Amino acid sequence: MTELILHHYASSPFSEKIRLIFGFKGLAWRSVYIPQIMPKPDVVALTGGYRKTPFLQIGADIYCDSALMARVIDRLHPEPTLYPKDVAGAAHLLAQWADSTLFWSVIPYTMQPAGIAAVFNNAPPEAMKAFAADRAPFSAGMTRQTPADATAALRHYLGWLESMLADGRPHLSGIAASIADFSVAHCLWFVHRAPPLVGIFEPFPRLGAWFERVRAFGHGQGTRLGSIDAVTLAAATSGHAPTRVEPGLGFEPGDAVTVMAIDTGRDPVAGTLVGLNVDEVTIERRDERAGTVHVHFPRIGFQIKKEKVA
Ligand SMILES: N[C@@H](CCC(=O)N[C@@H](CS)C(=O)NCC(=O)O)C(=O)O
Repeated sequence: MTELILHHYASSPFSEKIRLIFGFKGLAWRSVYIPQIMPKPDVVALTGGYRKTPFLQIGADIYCDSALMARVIDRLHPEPTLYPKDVAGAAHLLAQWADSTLFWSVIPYTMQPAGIAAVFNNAPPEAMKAFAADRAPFSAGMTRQTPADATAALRHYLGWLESMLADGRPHLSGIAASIADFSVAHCLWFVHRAPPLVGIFEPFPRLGAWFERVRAFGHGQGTRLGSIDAVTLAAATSGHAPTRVEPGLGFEPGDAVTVMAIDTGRDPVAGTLVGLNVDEVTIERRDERAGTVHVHFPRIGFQIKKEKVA
């Protein structure tokens, strides 16, 4: 069972990263729309509490975080690769920078008043209030850039990216596209959702042409699947992707653990450790509706804690 099921919503930048990767690889996939704000009962049935968007389901295996999802998609569909051999290190570093630093300038830049009106497309004030109330605990503890801080930072960052393209290369890492292109593109895509704010791109024509090239990959062929059907599909699937707990990494197979993102959306997911290496951690959990699911997280950016035995 290798059907790729993306749980996402239209306006989510990290979902756009994965949709563009599907386009780059020419893949068919199933598309499950999930709510933008809590509660998300069908999400939680599958993930055990991880509430971020997107996540990838393959049968009864659930992959959280777009960095891991990209690696899993690349493993299953290696051509064309997201990690060209000669540039893989630099591509990973640039992608990680874009998914964190660039992203957290793009969000406050785009969510200034002129951008909010465009992004929310004149949604009723109650919907905007509910969104703000949902996101406050999601990013609690983070010092958010002001629009002025974010504008200054973004101007710098766009200039850096423009200079990477100065030698005429078509993609950020060189001739071939790489994970770096998709991590940067989803950030710029979010700014494009706010037409009054796109003037910031004007001084950067190479970047503009690059963005159109990446956007032209499209989204592959997505066909809709209901979220309840996705939960039922997990419950009906027997077996999981093989995993193993490697020795020497601080945990034993069968340990009761929680796994939690360390930046935003820090909801711990509890389960039994069934896989661990320096790339990935996997826990098994049982859900009344979804059955026995394996939930996978990247090792980087997540904290694993042993549950205290009473
Ligand atoms: N590191 C995560 C970040 C995901 C993320 O922050 N997604 C945003 C939407 S693009 C989110 O989860 N927002 C809250 C929500 O959708 O509930 C990834 O790469 O997938």
